[in-house]
Amino acid sequence: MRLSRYFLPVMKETPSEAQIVSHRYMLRAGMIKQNAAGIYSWLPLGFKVLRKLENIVHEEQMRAGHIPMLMPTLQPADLWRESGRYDDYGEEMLRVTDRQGRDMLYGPTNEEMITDIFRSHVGSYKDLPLTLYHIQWKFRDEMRPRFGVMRGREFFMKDGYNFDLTKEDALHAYNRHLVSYLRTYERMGLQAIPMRADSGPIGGDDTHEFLVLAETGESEVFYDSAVTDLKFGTRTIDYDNHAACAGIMEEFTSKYARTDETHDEALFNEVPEERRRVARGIEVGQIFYFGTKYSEAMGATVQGPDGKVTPVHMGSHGIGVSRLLGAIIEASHDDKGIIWPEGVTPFHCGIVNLKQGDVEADAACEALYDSLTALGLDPLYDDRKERAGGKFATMDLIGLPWRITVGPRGLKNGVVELTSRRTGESVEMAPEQAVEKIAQIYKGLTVHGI
Ligand code: P5A
Repeated sequence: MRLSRYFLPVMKETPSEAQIVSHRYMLRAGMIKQNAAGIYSWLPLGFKVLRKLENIVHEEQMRAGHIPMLMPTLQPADLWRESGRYDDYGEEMLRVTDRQGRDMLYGPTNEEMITDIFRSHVGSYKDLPLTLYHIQWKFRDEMRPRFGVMRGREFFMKDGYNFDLTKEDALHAYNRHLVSYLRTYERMGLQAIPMRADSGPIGGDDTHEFLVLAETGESEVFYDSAVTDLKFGTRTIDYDNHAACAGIMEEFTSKYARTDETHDEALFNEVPEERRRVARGIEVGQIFYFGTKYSEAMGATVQGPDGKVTPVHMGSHGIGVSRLLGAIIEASHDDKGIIWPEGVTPFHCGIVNLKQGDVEADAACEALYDSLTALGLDPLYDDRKERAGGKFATMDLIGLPWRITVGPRGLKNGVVELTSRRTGESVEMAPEQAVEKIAQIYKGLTVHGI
């Protein structure tokens, strides 16, 4: 993309309404625009990152054997009357009436709708196990929408639902989700720690939240610092293997890590004092096993191998896709702007032309742009007639991890400069070498977005 033809409405001033750094940078980098409290338009740069995160979530869900689909945002109230949640959900549910006078709602989650789909089409254990998911907009009329996309009213969520014959199979689905989530967050450059939590209006006994540690997080968390040493890393796993998934679950959840809702001071005190941590975290996902709560209320049953008809065991599993943008920025920024991890960056690198209009500099930039694009990479070329300082400030603010700087002086010696946004380190090299280096960095990482 050439910046002169893009829509990147960056702001110099710090917007006064933004209290936390991710919200400030998302506004300043022209990623989002607030349309109403907790409701945002995703401007091109924000949309690009949102799509990348969505793609990573899809890849990891499908890798785990979960099946993508799409349900609507508007739901009939009657489904929620069947589960009893229409009244229970309270003020957070946005209720609307259509022209026929029928009660509808903007879905805050989809347990009822997916259970209805399941009961319409599945009747035998032979169709199990089954996990369906979608990535769709949700609406929760939060009392205090704040911090930009972190606590929105309209937000983008991946929500998956497992259907199993037995509790044991459903607990395997729970473990499988935990493993797939660990992989997902690590690919986004994040450490998200599973913590025992409270199930709230979704229900059930078994639930873990995934928390990214950050001072600006809304949840208070208590944990054994040893959990921060755990990494899923590059290991491979057979998602059908119950013992393997249970092993990972055990590894990542046996140390003390809880949110304030389930915190137990006595248990916490058993952690060696030097490893006890009290901090804050951003909840970027949650998994639930709730047994037959919805299947029983809504008649979602299957015939087992013994001919007996029983309600299916279910769980639901969510990732806050739009919230993740905020969480990633909270975890990765400096005083100049965002620093995107390579796995989610909106453009793979920036190209800064120090002297737009100089025949050689323009030609070198065009050549770099073409070579990178031909390799399937997505550079952002700042081809505007602007001062170098302004161009650098924009690149630093929007946070592309790599920048190639091209100027007449360097070109005389046959070199351009490759700069890391994270370390600020610059190295001079031939343009072809810079292309080679960028291609190397993104090898195996490139997720195609918009
Ligand atoms: C699990 C999937 C559920 O709704 N039903 C379907 C279950 N869980 S949850 O924990 O309530 O939400 C899942 C994730 O969505 C994000 N989230 C939000 N993001 C932005 N703004 C909000 N107001 C908001 N509310 C929830 C969180 O990341 C949460 O973990």
